[in-house]
Amino acid sequence: MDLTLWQYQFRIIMLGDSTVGKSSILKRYTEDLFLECINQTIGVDFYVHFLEVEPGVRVKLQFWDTAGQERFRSVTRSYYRNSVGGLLVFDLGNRKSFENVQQWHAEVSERVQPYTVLFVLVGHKSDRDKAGERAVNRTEAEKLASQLGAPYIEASAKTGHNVKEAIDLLTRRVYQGLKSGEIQLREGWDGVKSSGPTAQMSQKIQNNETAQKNKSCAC
Ligand SMILES: Nc1nc2c(ncn2[C@@H]2O[C@H](COP(=O)(O)OP(=O)(O)OP(=O)(O)O)[C@@H](O)[C@H]2O)c(=O)[nH]1
Ligand SMILES: [Mg+2]
Repeated sequence: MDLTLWQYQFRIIMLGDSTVGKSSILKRYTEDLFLECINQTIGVDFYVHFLEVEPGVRVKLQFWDTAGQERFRSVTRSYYRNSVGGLLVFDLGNRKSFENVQQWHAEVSERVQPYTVLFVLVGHKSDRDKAGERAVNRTEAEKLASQLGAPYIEASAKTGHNVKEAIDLLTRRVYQGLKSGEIQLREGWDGVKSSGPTAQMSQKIQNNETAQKNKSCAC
């Protein structure tokens, strides 16, 4: 099988303060690497990964890894509009980065109108918990996530803990949104692209759903 073939392309944007570990998450996810000394992002970087969301449905994930530093904000803002998924990242050992999550969320949600971005909130650097460096507890992070209508997960690019799970969660959330109609393919919007005619792909999703239902049917 040609591994570059895909049925859908999702554009995912990485959001959060500088040094929370956005680039490290993507490095771990795409190359299974962790660097103690990693260059801070200048403007926006670009990563690609393929994921099978269900048998026969391959998604090309296109990641926009934005710089958290304020001085790049005018560049990074221009990427919000064509995103369908957002990984909102804060550092579990850095309270300020948690307090700023709401601002990141509001800024993106406002700019993406009339389209929709679905989010996952990531409490990152969970390895710091062991070192007694936790500054945000799970209950308050879950509360914020529920206010934002997003699932919450704790992860570490350093150990690899939950990195794949966080991105899988976001991808599946977008895919479910596409199935339910919450997300729609639109002319002139690059958040989601389909490699085939829209109607044909919708049919494929429906066929897959029917096949799955039939599989789980007890009768
Ligand atoms: N302990 C720990 N350190 C991490 C983890 N992930 C990243 N780091 C460190 O955090 C620092 C910043 O990581 P980056 O990935 O560059 O952060 P960023 O969010 O991309 O920062 P900007 O590009 O400036 O927005 C680096 O020194 C990383 O080694 C982690 O899971 N645990
Ligand atoms: Mg970075």
